Amino acid sequence: MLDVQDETAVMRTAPVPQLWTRDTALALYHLPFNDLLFRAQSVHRQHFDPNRVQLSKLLNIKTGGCPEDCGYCSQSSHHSTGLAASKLMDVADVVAQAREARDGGATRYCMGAAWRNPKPRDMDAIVEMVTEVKALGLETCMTLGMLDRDQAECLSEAGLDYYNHNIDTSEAYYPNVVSTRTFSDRLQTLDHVRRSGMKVCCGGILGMGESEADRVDMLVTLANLAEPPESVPINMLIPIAGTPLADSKRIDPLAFVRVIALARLMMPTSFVRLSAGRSAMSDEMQALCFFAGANSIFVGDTLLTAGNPEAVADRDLFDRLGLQAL
Ligand code: SAM
Ligand code: DTB
Ligand code: SF4
Repeated sequence: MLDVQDETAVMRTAPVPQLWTRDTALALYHLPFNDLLFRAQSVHRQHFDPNRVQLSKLLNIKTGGCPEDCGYCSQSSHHSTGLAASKLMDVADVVAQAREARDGGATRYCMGAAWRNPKPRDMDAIVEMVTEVKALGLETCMTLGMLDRDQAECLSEAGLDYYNHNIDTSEAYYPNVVSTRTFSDRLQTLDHVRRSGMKVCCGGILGMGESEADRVDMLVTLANLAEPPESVPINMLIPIAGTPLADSKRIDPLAFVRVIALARLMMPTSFVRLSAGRSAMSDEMQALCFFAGANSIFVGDTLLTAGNPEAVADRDLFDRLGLQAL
C-alpha cells in the first residue's frame, strides 16, 4: 500500500496514458514547420540534454543469404545484389571489433544477423557474444530476426540490453515491402522482447514509396504500444541496386525532419535515432533532425553492409553544432 507521499510521487512520474490516433498525429505533422520544430525541441529539452547525442556502432555478425524478401535489403537471398553470404562470425572477432568501437567512443554495440530467426544451434555463440561485449562495459543490442518466447528469455538472461526489431512502415503498406512475414509476426516478437524484460528498439524506414499517412500510422503503432520503444530508429532508405525498392522516389528532406519531430512529440522519453541514410543527408538536414529531437546515431563508416559518414565527418559536424557524445 502506498502512503500519500509515495502516491503523489508516482502520479508525478507516471507517464500520462495517451492513445494516439492518425488524425491527432497528422494534425501535428501538418503544423507549420517552425511550430512543429519549436514544439518538438521544447519537449526534447524537458527530457534530454539537447546538446548530447548517443553513439551506437553496428556490426554484421552474419552477412547475406537471408530467406526473408524485405524489398529494401541487400542481404535477402531473393534479390541479386552481388553481396557474398558469410557464416556467423567467431566470438573472438566480434569482441575485438567491439573493443575498437568502445575505444572510438561508442557506448552501445549493435550486432545484426541476416536471419529470419536464430536457430537453436546458434544460441550458445550469441549468448557468449552478449556476455563478452557487455564485459567491455558496452551496452548491447542485437537484431537477429524473429524470436520465440524462449529465445527472448534466453537473451534477456544473458544480459542483452536492447533488441532491435523494426516494424519498418504502416500495417497497410507492409505487404508492399515484405511478403515472407506479416506485420503481426513483427508485433509478436516485440511482445516477447518486452515481456522478457529487454529494452525495445523499434522504428522504420522512410522513402519506400509510402504515403504521409503510412509514416504517421507507423509512429501511431509505436507510440500506442503498451510501453513505447526506448529506442526508435528512423532510417532513410539507402537504395540498393538489385532490390525491388531501389528506384523508390527519394523522400523530401523536410518531410523526413517532420517525421523525426513527430516521433519526438509522440514518444517524448525515447531515444530517436537518426539511422541509415546519413551519407545522403546534408549537414544542414542532419542539424535540423537534431533540432527536431533526434538524439542517437550510428557511428563508423559501415552500417551493416552500406556506407555511413566517416568518423572525421561526424566529429566535424558535432564540433560545428556544439554537440557532444552522451
Ligand atoms: N534480419 C533482422 C531483421 O530484419 O529483423 C535484422 C537486420 S535488418 C538489416 C535491420 C533493419 O535495418 C531493418 O529492419 C531496416 O529497418 C533497416 N534497413 C535494412 N536495409 C536498409 C536500407 N537499405 N535502407 C535503410 N534501412 C535499412
Ligand atoms: C536500424 O533501424 N537500422 C540499422 C539497425 N537498425 C540494425 C541497420 C541499417 C542498415 C542499413 C543498410 C545496410 O547497412 O545494409
Ligand atoms: Fe533478412 Fe533482416 Fe534483410 Fe529482411 S532486413 S532480408 S530479415 S536481413
